[in-house]
Amino acid sequence: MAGFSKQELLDVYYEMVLIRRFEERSLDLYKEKKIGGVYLHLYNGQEATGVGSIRALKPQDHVITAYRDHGVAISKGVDPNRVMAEMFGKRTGTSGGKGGSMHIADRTHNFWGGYAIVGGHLPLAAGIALKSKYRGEDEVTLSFIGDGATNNGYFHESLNLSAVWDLPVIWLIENNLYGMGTAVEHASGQVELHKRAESYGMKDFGRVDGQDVEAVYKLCVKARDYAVKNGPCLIEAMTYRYEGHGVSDRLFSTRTEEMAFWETKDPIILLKARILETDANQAKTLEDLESQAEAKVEEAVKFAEESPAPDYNDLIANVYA
Ligand SMILES: Cc1ncc(C[n+]2csc(CCOP(=O)(O)OP(=O)(O)O)c2C)c(N)n1
Ligand SMILES: [Mg+2]
Repeated sequence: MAGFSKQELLDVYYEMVLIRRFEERSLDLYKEKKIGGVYLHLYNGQEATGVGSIRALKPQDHVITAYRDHGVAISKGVDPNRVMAEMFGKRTGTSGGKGGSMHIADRTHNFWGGYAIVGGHLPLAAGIALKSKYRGEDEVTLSFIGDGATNNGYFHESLNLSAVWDLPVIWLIENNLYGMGTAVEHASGQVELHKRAESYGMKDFGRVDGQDVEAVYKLCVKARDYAVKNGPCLIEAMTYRYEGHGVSDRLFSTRTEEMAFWETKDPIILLKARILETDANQAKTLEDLESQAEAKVEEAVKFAEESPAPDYNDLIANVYA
């Protein structure tokens, strides 16, 4: 199948740089205590998996993920200003400032969050897909899954039920080699996580290089087409995060050799090299896109800083108990 056009390659480059800069800036803001909370889970390194897979979707399709959600939200079209404002705990944030980093959600973009309980969003993904199937709509749900989440009960129940009911879900495992500090081989008997598909009787689309945005895109186009016609399928994207599990993960910085290897597979650098290989004249365009991404992030920070905090009425709004 066809890959990205010349323009799409530039659009994808911009989006991945925007996410990387957004995350780098968020880390600084966390250290400055402008972003609160115990955790901040960054997406640096995993951009190609999020951007490539979401590009393969149609606007009416649904996306849901865990707590490593900023980049996924931005890729699904959620306004970076509102994502940043949410992390600042401001009223203009996607959840009115009440959710924070792990709970970005925006129904207007069919982006359903943002969940802190490992695997807790997987039954919700199945539920969204059940709605699409029940109403006969041309929609799929793309559910991101951490490698660590493949070992809890939600994973089993959700994947099994999706297969029993032929639900239109793409289950996309982001295998970044670790669940917090635990390596996949210490947590999973079967380390090729995509092979779990077999036990649920669902289509196994295998492993994909999660650092290659075009490879992820192409496979997910096939997966979307399959899921909408036939039911669920499973993909395992091999990727890596360039930061610790969360901001307070100190162990991570000891993995210097592994990091050096994965830095040679930086999805942004790889895409840049690819673009320049086919057209060296694009160097200036790429630089401009990088500046635009930085400006967009600064705009988001300014928006968040200048936004009002929630007041008492916001505090008691949407509370059902
Ligand atoms: C049910 C549950 N158990 C444990 C935790 C603590 N916890 C938070 S993140 C995490 C690791 C998950 O790793 P993975 O699914 O691979 O996602 P990644 O952080 O690598 O994106 C754990 C065990 C939790 N939030 N929820
Ligand atoms: Mg993981």
